[in-house]
Amino acid sequence: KELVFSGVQPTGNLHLGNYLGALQKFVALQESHECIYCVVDLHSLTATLVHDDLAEQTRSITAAFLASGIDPKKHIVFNQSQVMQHAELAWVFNCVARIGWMNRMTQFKDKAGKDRENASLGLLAYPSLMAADILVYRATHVPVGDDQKQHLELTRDIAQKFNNDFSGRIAALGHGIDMQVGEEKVSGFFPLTEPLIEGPVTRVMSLRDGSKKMSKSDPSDLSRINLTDDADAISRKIKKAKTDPEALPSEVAGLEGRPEAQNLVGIYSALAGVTRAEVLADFGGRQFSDFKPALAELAVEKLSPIAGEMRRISADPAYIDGVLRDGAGRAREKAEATMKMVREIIGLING
Ligand code: AQP
Repeated sequence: KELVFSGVQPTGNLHLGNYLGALQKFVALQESHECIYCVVDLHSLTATLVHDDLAEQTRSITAAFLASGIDPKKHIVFNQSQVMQHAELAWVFNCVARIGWMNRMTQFKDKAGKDRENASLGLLAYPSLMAADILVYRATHVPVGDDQKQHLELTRDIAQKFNNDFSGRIAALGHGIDMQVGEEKVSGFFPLTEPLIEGPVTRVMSLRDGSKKMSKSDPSDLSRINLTDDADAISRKIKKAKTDPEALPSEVAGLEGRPEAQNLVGIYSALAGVTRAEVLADFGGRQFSDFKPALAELAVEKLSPIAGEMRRISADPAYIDGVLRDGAGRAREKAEATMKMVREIIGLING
């Protein structure tokens, strides 16, 4: 059975990249799948251990989930630290995964910088906790931005190694599930999770530099559109967005080698729910001075209602805490069912 899981860290204001790379997909998948969406607060400790506003940030991301249209009654919305089975499985995965696998992760290399010896062990083990988040529900599909692709590949490697290392016990206990690996039908305990990365923009780039991803940690606020920005701020940032001097091409192939144009056309197409070819059919041959106001108007139309709804929901923290508590209760039941089997497979005594 297909099950969707994804998480977002409570590390700052969500931006358009998070919305198009993650939230918009989360909302769409609710129609076709059972979904579990998580605010991964334990992950955020890997960046900065001491947060003055971790609880507030966690509520703000939850409000963004709900304001975007995620239904916490039909699906599950919760924060990671309330379901300790994530941390328990992550420990098991720390013993399955190899240090070399973690050392190769580009996110670790970027975030640890030059002084790797001084990076936290948590930052190195981040992908192991991410694999546990997904596999503690034996989720089959994970909607993410393109930046998370390498971590999803590692999740598959961890699942595969666990399945291989314990294949005899998994079969003897009857805990295996059948799955398709390429041409082959195999049995294993953890599914080999598929990332869902497709769409017109899989990586939204900075508005100031088409070669860098839009990011919460970019020091320039002009580089990103925050979900909480008002109409003025959105229009100003799009007006100031870096572009080249050429007119827009009439065909998608003409975007090649023009990262800023590619980014803005991709954003337009994802927000409007049309293909990039359709955007260029309308705007091909026109200057950015024509295209930017249309993009700003569209962004305001799509994002302003979310910002308004976020403000409304955020005014009631007790309601948000109730949603998280209820979601955590339902998530815990599922996660514990997996962990009971994992403990049996490994040979730990279940309490
Ligand atoms: N620029 C982006 N384009 C598309 N998708 C993106 N995501 C993040 N940035 C982009 C996706 O958003 C989801 C949540 O990501 P996260 O909570 O792990 O946050 P992050 O990736 O740490 O976000 P930032 O803004 O990039 O933070 P910093 O600055 O700390 O690195 C994920 O699905 C991610 O792919």
